[in-house]
Amino acid sequence: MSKPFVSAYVGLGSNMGDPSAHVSQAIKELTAIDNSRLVEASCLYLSAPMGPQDQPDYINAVAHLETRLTPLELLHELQRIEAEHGRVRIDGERWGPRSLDLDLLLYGNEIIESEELTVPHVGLHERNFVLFPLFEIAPELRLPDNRRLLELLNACPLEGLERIIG
Ligand code: ROI
Repeated sequence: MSKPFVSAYVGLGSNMGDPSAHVSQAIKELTAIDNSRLVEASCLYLSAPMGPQDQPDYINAVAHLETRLTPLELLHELQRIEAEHGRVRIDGERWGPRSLDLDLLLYGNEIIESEELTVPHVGLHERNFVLFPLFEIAPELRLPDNRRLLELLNACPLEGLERIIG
């Protein structure tokens, strides 16, 4: 019998080159991941940078996949797509501009804390550019600790975030 599909949510972000094009293209590339299917992607959101302010605004979105890959297999697929968009991970670089960032936000109800991967993603709970697009496509979602997404969202200011209708 084949493995069941697990719901996974992926955060997308870009603030270099043509950020909307990077994010839209990456959403298309998510549809081509083996043993997975794209269920839905949010709108694109324009978002003020979190962290150092001397960098361009970001385009952010969230995608819902169903996958038979393990969390690490999926992570490696996401890293491959990042690399294809020219993302170079520089040792020690933190919170700088990026051509494409793909974060595995949630993988079913799993809590994973390994050297390579932390799920739920560390920033998920407080980042409006993650919570609002996630809410758009999964309003009933609960986190592995059983908290409602809506509860986190209510505690999170919308400031600096703008939905792009397109
Ligand atoms: N800020 C915004 N608005 N969007 C991001 O995707 C994003 N990604 C990052 C940091 C540098 C933390 N800031 C961000 O990695």
